[in-house]
Amino acid sequence: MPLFLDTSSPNFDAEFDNFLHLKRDTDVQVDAVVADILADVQTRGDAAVIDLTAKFDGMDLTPETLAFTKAEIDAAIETVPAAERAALELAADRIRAYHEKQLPEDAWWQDDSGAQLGWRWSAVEAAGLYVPGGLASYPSSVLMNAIPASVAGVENLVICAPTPKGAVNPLVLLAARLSGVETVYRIGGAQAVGAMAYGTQTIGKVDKITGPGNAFVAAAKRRVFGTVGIDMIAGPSEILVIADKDNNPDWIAMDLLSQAEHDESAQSILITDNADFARAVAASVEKALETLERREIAAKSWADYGAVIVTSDLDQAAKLSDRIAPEHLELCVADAADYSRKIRHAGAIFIGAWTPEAIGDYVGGPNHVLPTSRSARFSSGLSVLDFMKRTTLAQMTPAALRAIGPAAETLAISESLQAHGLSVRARLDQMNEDDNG
Ligand code: HSO
Ligand code: ZN
Repeated sequence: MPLFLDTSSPNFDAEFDNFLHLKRDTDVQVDAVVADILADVQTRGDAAVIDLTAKFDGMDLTPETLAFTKAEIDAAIETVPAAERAALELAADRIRAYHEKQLPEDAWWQDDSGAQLGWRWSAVEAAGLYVPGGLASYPSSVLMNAIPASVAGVENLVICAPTPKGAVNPLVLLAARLSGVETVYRIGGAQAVGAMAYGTQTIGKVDKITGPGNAFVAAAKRRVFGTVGIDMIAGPSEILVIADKDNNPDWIAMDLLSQAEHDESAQSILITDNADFARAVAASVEKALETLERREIAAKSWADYGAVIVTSDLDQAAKLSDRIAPEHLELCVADAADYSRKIRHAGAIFIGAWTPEAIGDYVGGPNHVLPTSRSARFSSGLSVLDFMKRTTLAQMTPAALRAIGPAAETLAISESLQAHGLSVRARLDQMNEDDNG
């Protein structure tokens, strides 16, 4: 049974507060192991990566077989059924079109002093995408990471995807191909993150590492941050649905389960202004859990972290949602587009009952790499901007320097940074000399 809360209950505030602070991330202590792995990769390069892959993935690789060959990728892609290929192509096209709209503009203008100012965007040169193996090996996530990087203009894009005992997901390789990624290394874990961050004899060093992974990968990303950029450390998935009574409870139940089935630590929350509707959805969830393929995972997530909250009205629902700052927010209410303006903190909003969250996971266009664990209060989902950086530009003229230079000199003196002040003064003096000469 999930948690049931009602805003009219006298204990609501305390109960909601407890719920907000529920900890879902299981902190596995892997940092010391990861530190050793990274140090090994840094000193021994390929040899370390090969040894660790033999140890953890049961794969005997050589420097020559670290990456899939083009022929191997071609052969794997051949095995993908036509319907899956077409679906992945549709997804890739839509994700690319959406992300192309995110490309930022450069700026360059003249201000009152006569100074030219602006900024220029450029892509990072090389990015590495981590794709987990096993259950969480999602081809859709390959598209969501690689396409923004390719749209940003990253020249060198590589993927690391472990292939334990040789197991390859052909859809991952097809997604890589559709995103324009040619180099896929069959390595995973902290050793893959280390290889991309430090470079080895065979694997080129990248500037940015993105993509989800297990506790080892997350710890490795934390450790290499600074040497390279990283996207985020994503927690378990979340969905919050705000629904009024004019919804089909079975639809909403399945939307809640669509995230619960990801992970036992995932979280699904329903907020509604109607207690009967709340009960109907909860009953539908229980019924669906009898037959769902991933019922064990979903049932545990729903029982441990699920919640149904009944509010007095939908305004209150929006306010509670903002306090939760969910990763995914579905708005199944009348005039949902209008209602969405009440929301400030959410990774992605799905507007109206015809927009199940799963559309956003695959084919909607927006990115599905989103801020979890309430971090939507201060961060955003993955975008083209994550693979770009901004260089600021300033160009003075003598007149501009004369107008604003003396203030710089004053501030330099006040900070006891004499050379700063003198670098400005030298130019101002020259100008005065030229004027008087
Ligand atoms: N909902 C997940 C992403 C995903 N769903 C991949 C299906 N495949 C996190 O946003
Ligand atoms: Zn999902």
